[in-house]
Amino acid sequence: MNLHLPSVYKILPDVALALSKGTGVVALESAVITHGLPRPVNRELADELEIIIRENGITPATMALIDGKISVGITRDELIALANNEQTVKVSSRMIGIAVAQNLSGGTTVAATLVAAHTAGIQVFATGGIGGVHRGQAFDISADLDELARRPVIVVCAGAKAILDLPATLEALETRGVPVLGYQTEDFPAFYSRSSGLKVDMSIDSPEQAAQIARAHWEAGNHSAVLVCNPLPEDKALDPQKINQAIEKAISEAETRGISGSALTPFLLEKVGKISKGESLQANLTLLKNNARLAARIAACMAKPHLHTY
Ligand code: PSU
Ligand code: MN
Repeated sequence: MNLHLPSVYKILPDVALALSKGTGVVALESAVITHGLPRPVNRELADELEIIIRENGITPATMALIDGKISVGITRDELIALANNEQTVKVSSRMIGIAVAQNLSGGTTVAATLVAAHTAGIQVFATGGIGGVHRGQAFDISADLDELARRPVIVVCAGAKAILDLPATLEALETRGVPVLGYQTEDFPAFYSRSSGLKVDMSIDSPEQAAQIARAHWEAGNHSAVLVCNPLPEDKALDPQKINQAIEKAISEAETRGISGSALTPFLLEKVGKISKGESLQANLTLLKNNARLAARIAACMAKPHLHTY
């Protein structure tokens, strides 16, 4: 474990303690706070995710860029300031150095969060949905996929965001050597709905199984992430047909307006929210909390506090 982090990093004392004692840490991304959710639910949600993780006996580490420091865990004041700030940058892996050099604050995407989590020695990370290959824009491939290929971290998600080309995204994960596990499901979830019609590599029944598979994956010599897909519960999932109509509308509007690059995902999420009259937002919040809970349970299985009994 590398607790002597490079000077571009800053780590919260309780996160450093949990890492050195091996009691379990879950990393959280912050692009969802700065660019994925509307204010003020973004801050409420960010708070709730940390509370859920703590309730499960695990230390949360919300990752973010704060005044040019890559922050492994942020204070409540920093979290509030980040959530309220409308001028933050969306920090993907390629943007980390640029943000540091300019003393910027911003939300880290799955890609950037993976870089920081791996460097800090955090093995479990919860997010909503990973980025992937955009529909109709086969060249717009999220950097999330390439970081998943080289960061040995368990990533708990509700699949890839439904605004994406899911078959192409699943293929890209296969190419990059990322095992895709389904938590109590055989199906690759479609974020807002429980199934994309595509299959995962294996269905698992328990958090222990996720931990066991990840350990074997890394002990074998792999360096890639392990994706744990956690579908929304039946009663909270949205009707795939209905939500797909909203997504298609949003995509065609993005095309008309010429929206692309890193602005595309936030634009689509917001549009789908408006078209679905908030239904997609509710589902998004529920799945984020659901994933934080499962990630904490997996982190408990990865924790090795017995090494530190006195
Ligand atoms: N999942 C959500 N909301 C989000 C995102 C994921 O529920 O806002 C963010 C994540 O941070 C993810 C990013 O890494 O969108 C992907 O953006 P892009 O497609 O530009 O790589
Ligand atoms: Mn992109």
